[in-house]
Amino acid sequence: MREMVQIQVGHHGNQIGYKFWEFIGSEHNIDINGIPLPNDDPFDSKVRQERANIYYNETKAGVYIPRTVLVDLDPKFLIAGPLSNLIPKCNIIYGYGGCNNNWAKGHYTDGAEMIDTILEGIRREVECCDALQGFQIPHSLGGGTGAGLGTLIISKLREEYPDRSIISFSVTPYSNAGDSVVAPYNAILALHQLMENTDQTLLIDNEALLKHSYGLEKGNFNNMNSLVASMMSGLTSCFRFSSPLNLNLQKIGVKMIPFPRLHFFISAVAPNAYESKVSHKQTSVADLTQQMFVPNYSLTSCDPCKGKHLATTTLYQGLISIKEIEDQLRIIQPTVKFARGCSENITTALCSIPQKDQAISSTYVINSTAIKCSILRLCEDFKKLYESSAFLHSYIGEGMDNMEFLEALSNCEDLVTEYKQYERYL
Ligand SMILES: Nc1nc2c(ncn2[C@@H]2O[C@H](COP(=O)(O)OP(=O)(O)OP(=O)(O)O)[C@@H](O)[C@H]2O)c(=O)[nH]1
Ligand SMILES: [Mg+2]
Repeated sequence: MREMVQIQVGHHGNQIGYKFWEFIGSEHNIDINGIPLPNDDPFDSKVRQERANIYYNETKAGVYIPRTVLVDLDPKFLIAGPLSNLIPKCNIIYGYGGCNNNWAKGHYTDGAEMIDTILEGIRREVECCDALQGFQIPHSLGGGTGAGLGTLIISKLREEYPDRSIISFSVTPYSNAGDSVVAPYNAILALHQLMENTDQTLLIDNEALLKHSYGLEKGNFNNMNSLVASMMSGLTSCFRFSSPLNLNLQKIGVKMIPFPRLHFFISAVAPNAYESKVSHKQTSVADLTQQMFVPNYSLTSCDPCKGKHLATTTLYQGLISIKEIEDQLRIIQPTVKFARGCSENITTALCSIPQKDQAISSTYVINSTAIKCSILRLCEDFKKLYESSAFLHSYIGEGMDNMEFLEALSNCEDLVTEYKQYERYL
């Protein structure tokens, strides 16, 4: 088995993480207590459970335990969280209070005090794996724990497991979603780390999530988190089930990343949850394919049409024929702006098991130079704060200095420049 370990960090990271288990539990036919649900169809049952061990540890009694370590400095939501009675207690690691939106507290002081316990918890899980594929880390970049401690964990994983994949699902802040005023500091300091230490980062933002969950009770975090979890489950479906069009994280990395620093992806899921709620029309493969390629479905609020595609992976779920997908992709392909040398770089995966609450669905991951717009926006917000030295003292008080802020900003600005360069020359 090519096992994965999920490390959920901070409040938001844990909320998305819980949803992810709910989504994949429904696909593997495992209930919230880890018990396989009855299934009259032996073939379907085999397909669903065959590879469940990629994400679950199966006990002798046949209970499937999510392979996850939950981390938050704030114990409030972890102790009574939905997995607290299922996973081993030693995998629930918390401190005595949050980081108060301070990246430095998570990365250098309060969070750093917990790092040995966290790595021990992760090591225990890794030792039980046959052939570890990698780690996935859902977290938010706007607070102190997910961003600060999250990136500390990622940097330690990089050191200890240099040849395993590290993929992060990183949600960037948006002030209208209630993000704190210092969120741009935390996001840029975190991005600086992600650039060096992850293999792939799915950059999602609360602005896009808020837009897509509009109509499904605006600003309801539950709906926003479901969107992220459906993307995570769609992306991982390509190796959680065996199918004629299989992928794994390494293969996705090889196909999607022409230059190592350019590993920040835009993603989208179709059908749109709101539209499918109000319309009773059955979704077709043509709908899915068209929806994936238009900007209003992206979970990152930048328009992929404003850049060039370096690579694309489309993952379909449900009873769909490969031919139907190929036909639809052939229609859409000429409308997509690929960088020179990367033309027609579309990789496709198909999994016959449908996603939770959908008959057919698709997930779309693009490496597009358009991501520069999101990173640039964070840089601009950072500069506005930094120019007046606002709130710097709380970071300096935790031992940081100005140089680290400037280095992080300059690294992120360099990344924007690199995206622009490749856009021009490729
Ligand atoms: N989409 C979404 N955003 C959330 C959720 N919870 C928090 N956020 C946003 O993410 C930002 C970071 O918050 P948290 O995840 O609570 O922060 P943390 O990582 O726990 O860090 P500290 O609380 O500062 O220690 C917040 O400003 C919120 O806007 C959630 O469940 N869903
Ligand atoms: Mg918190």
